[in-house]
Amino acid sequence: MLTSIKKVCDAIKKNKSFLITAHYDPEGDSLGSQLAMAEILRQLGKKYVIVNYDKPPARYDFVKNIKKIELPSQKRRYNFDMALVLDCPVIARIKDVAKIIGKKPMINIDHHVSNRNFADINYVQPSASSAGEIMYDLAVALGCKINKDLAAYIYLAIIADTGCFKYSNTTSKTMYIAAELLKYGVDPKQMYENIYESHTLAGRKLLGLCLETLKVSKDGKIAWMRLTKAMFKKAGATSHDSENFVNFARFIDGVKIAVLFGDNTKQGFIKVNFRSNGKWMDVNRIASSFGGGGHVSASGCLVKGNMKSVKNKIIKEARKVIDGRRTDN
Ligand SMILES: [Mn+2]
Repeated sequence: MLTSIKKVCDAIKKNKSFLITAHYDPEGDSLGSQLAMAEILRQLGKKYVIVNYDKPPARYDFVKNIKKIELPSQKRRYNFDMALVLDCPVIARIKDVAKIIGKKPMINIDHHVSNRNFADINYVQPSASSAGEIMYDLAVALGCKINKDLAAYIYLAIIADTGCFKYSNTTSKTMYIAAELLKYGVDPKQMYENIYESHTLAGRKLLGLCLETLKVSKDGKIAWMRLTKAMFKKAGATSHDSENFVNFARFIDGVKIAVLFGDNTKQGFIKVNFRSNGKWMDVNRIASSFGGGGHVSASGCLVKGNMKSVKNKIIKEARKVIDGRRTDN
C-alpha cells in the first residue's frame, strides 16, 4: 500500500524529538533536505539533531546552519523518539548512523526509484526531482511557513539533483516550487555559482587527467572514463573534486550511456557511476544488477575486481540496455 504524506505528518506531529540523517558522502540534495527538515521541526516546536556519517564538503560552507550537521559521536548520548532518513535508497547508505538509531522507529523519505522500503514508514516518491521537493510538500502539509532559510535549503536541494533544472527529472511541479521559493529571497545566480561554478584548481587538474582517458564505443553510444588514485595524487585533489565528472562523457553528441570507473573508493573494488541520455536508457537497471542503484538516468554501484575486468563487465551490460532500447527513443 502506498504511504500517504498524511501518515508521515501524523508521525511527526505525534513525536517530540528526532534524529535527522541522510546518505554518506553528502551533496546538495541530502544537505539541503536535512536542513529543510530541521527548519520544519523547529517551526513545529520539536527537538532535533542532525547526524551524518561524513562531514559536509567545504563547498557547502556558504549554507546557513551547515555546521549544525554533526558527525556520529561515541561519547554522546542521543535522545530522540524517531529517526528521519532522507535521500537514502538503502539503510546501508547511512553507515554508522544506523547504530545510533538502533531499534527506534524510522521514517524513510526518498525519491530514488531503487528504494528498498527499509523503515517503519516509507514515503518514496520517484517522480520527485529531489528529496528537497518532498520537503516542500511536507512543509506545506504540516502548515509550516516558507521563510528565507527554508526556501534556500529546498532550492539548493532541487538545483543539486536537477543539474539546475536541466535533467529529465525536472517537472512543472519542480519549476512551480522553485518559482515559489524565489519569492522568499533566494538568489539563483549566487546559488548556481556556489554549486556549479565553485571548483578547486586541483579539481580542474584532475578533470584534465580524467578526460584524457575518455573512450567511446564504435557506434558512439557508450562513453567511459577512468579515475585512479594516482590521478588524485598527481592533481592533489580529493574525492569531492570529482563530483559531476561523469557528465563530461555524457555531453558528447550521440552518447546514450556514460560511465565513470574509479578505483579510489574501496580497495579491491571499482566505483561505477552512470549517466544516461534518453528516456529508455535505464542505468538504474545496470547499477541494481551489481548491488547498487539510483535513478533511471543517474545511478552507481561498487563492483569487486580490477579496472579492466569491471569495465568489461559493465560495458557489456550497458550494451544490452542500448540494444534493448525502444525504437521511439
Ligand atoms: Mn537526491
